[in-house]
Amino acid sequence: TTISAKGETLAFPQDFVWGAATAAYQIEGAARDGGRGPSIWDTFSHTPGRIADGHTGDVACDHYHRYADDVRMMAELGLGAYRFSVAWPRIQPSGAGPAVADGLDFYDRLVDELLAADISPYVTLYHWDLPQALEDRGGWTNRDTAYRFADFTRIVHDRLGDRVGTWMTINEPWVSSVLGYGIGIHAPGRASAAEAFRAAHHLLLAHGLSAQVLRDAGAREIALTLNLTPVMTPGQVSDPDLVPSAEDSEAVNRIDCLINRQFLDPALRGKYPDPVLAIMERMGGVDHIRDGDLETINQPIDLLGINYYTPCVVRSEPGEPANAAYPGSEDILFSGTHAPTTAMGWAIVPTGLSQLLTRLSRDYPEVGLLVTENGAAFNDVVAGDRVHDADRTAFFEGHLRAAHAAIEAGADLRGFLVWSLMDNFEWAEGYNKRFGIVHVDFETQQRLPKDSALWYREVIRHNGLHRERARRPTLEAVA
Ligand code: GBH
Repeated sequence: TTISAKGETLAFPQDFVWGAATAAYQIEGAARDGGRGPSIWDTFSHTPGRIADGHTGDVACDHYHRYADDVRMMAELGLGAYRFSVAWPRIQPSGAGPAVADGLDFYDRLVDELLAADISPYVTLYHWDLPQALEDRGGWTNRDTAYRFADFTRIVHDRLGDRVGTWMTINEPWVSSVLGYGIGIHAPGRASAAEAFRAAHHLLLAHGLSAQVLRDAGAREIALTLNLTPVMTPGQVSDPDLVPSAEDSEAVNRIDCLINRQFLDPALRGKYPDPVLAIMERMGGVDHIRDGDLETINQPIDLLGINYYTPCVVRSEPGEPANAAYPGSEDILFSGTHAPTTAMGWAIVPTGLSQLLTRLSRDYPEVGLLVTENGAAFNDVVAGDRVHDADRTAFFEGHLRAAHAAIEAGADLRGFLVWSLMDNFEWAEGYNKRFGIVHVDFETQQRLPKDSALWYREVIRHNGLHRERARRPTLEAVA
C-alpha cells in the first residue's frame, strides 16, 4: 500500500471514531481516596530504584478530582470517544469481595459527564493495576486471578453497562506478562520466562472469561487490546516489499509468534502457534494450559484493539544469545534502524501501521479493527500559553496517512484513539516522558492543549486531513 503524500486531503469513512486514551494509574492519583486498595503499581513505584527519579502515581494528573474539567477539555477538543481504564483496587480493594461504593460512584460520574458532553466512553477493564492482595497470592501466575477478574468484570458491567457500549478486557497482555513477570521492568518486577508464559496464559484466560460475562450481560461491543508490533528485517524498514532470506524469514516469524500470535491465535483461532508451544515446553512446560482453556479464550469478539508505536526489527545472526524479553530468540539479532526516533528511542515507522492493519484484516477477517493507542513522547517546547510539538503532529499525520492507506486496501478500521489525552505517569519512566496532546504542569496541575491537540481538533472536524486547513487555530478558541 502506498501512503499518500503530505499535503493531500484525506477523508475517513463516515462513522469513523476519533478519540483519545488514558489509563487509571497513569492519570487518576488519589491513591488512597475512596477506600482504594494498593495495586502492584503502588508497591512497585514505592520501591526505591524501580521508577526514574522515584516518581509514583500517588498524585499523577489528579484526574480523580479533576475529571469534570478534563471532560470539558475533551469536549473542547471535539473528541468523539474517550478510552479510560477502571482501577480494579478502587472497586475491590483486595481483588475479591463486595464492591466499594465510592469507587463505582467515581466511574459512574465520569461516564455521565462524558455522555452529557456527547463523548462515547470506551472502558478498559485491566490496564495493569492488579490489586496487591492478588499478587500476594501469585498474581497472574495464579490461575485463580482470571476468575477473580471475571467477578470484577460483572461488578463493573452491572453498574456501567446501561451506558457503556464498548468494553476492552485486558490491555497488552504481552507487556503485563513479559515486562512484569519475564524481565521485571514493570510491576510486579519478577524475572522468569516460565512465569511470563504462565502469566500470559492466565491473562488470556481472564480475557475469555471476562468476554463471556460481558456477552451474557448484553454488552454491545467487546474487544481485546494488544500491543501489536509489525516484525521486519532492517531492509524492510525502508522497503516493505523486500523479500528476506529464508534465515531472516524464520527470525521474523519466530518473533512475530512471540509478540503477536501468542495472543492473536488463542483469542481469535483457539490455538497457540507451534513455535510458541515449543518454546514454552523448553521454558518450564505447558501444564498451565488445561483442557477447555483455549475454547474459553476463543470467545467471539467484535473488535481488536491495536496499540501501535514502533516495529520490531530483527534478522538472523547465528550464535546471538536470546533477548531476555523474547525467550527462545537465540540466533536472532534485534537491530536498530536509520529511521528517526521519539524521546523513548523508538523508531518512527508509519508504514508499520499500514502493514499491520492490512495483515490483520487478511489473517483475522472476522474481527473489526480499532487503533486504541498510537502516539509518541517528544521534548515539547513550552512557550507561554503555547506548547509547540510539531514532531508529534507530524507523527500523527504520518500514522493517519498510513491508516488511511490500509483502509483503502480493505482493512476494516473503525477508529483511531491517540495516546494520550494528556501527559501522565509513563510507567518506569515516571513523568519524564510526555505522550499527551495536552500538556500537564505537574506542579500546578494546569492543562494546556499542545499544538498537536489543536491540529487534531481540525482533523476530527473534517473527519480527516484537510489541505485547506485554516490558519492554525488559536488557543483562545479552546480555552
Ligand atoms: C503502551 O504500551 C501502554 O498501553 C501505555 O500505558 C503506555 O503509556 C504507552 O504505551 C506508552 O509507552 O524499545 O523499540 O523495543 C506500549 C508498549 C511495548 C511499545 C514495548 C514499545 C518496545 C519498543 N510498548 N515496545 S523498543
